[in-house]
Amino acid sequence: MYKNVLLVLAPGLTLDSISEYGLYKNRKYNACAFLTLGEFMLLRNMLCGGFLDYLQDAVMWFSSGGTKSVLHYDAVDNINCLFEGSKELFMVDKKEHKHIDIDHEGSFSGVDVEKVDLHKYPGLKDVPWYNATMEAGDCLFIPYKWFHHVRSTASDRKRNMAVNIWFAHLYRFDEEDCSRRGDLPDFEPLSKYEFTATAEQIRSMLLEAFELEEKDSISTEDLETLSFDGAPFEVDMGYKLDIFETLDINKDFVVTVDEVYQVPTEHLVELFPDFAPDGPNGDEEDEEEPHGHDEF
Ligand SMILES: [Ca+2]
Repeated sequence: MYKNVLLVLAPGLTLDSISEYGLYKNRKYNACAFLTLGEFMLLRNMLCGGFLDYLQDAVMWFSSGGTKSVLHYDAVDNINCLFEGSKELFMVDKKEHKHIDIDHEGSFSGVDVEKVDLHKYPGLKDVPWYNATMEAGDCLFIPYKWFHHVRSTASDRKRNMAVNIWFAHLYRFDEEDCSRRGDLPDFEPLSKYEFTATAEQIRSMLLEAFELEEKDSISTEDLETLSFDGAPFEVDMGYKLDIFETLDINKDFVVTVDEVYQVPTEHLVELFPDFAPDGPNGDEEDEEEPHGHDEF
């Protein structure tokens, strides 16, 4: 067993980041991921309400323990299920963002999580935080944009293994979808579903940019101050107007939450053709610090 090596299995990724350990060389491992998806289950709470259209990625994390992540957030919701070993999480509500200095690209903080420099990161002194300890058999929901840092410990069998699912943030739970589907099984294999949430993540970004969580509609006057965090390019005023026009389906110069939901996914992708799904931010290993941030 390799000490403290984290093996990450996910559809479409390569193993470049751990090739230095001599485990694999630039190998794609889709076949392995397909096996994985057939063997792992989507829990009942995700089987209706809209989540099935929002699935973005499923990842298996496998190590011999002793791994830790940086303090970071993901722009997607996350359910992590632990099969072996234990995990300890430090989590901070997204509304406390003023306390957390995200000073690295990829939504993570450069703070040394084991030796916190309170001169450099003074906000961490006062930030309210939650602690969660996961044991094998536990699943934990990590809300999108919540800051978190994870450390993993091996079981007696010297293993730590977890699978997580990222899905775009669902602003509205579709109760009718649940009524339509009727009785649901306790779980379904992940291989049954497609991970195609890119367009839904664009929708999620737009809802957030328009602050439609707090209000029902926006007008063109509101556009000036909006910023599009997560957009693959700088969104200038001209492009904001283009976006507005696409979303204003009934052309009454107001964009409502309903309209953002009605816009077909292909139009969303046309607006942001280079939009890359927000994956394991701060989770991939960094060459400078190979054991630094290697978890979700
Ligand atoms: Ca409208």
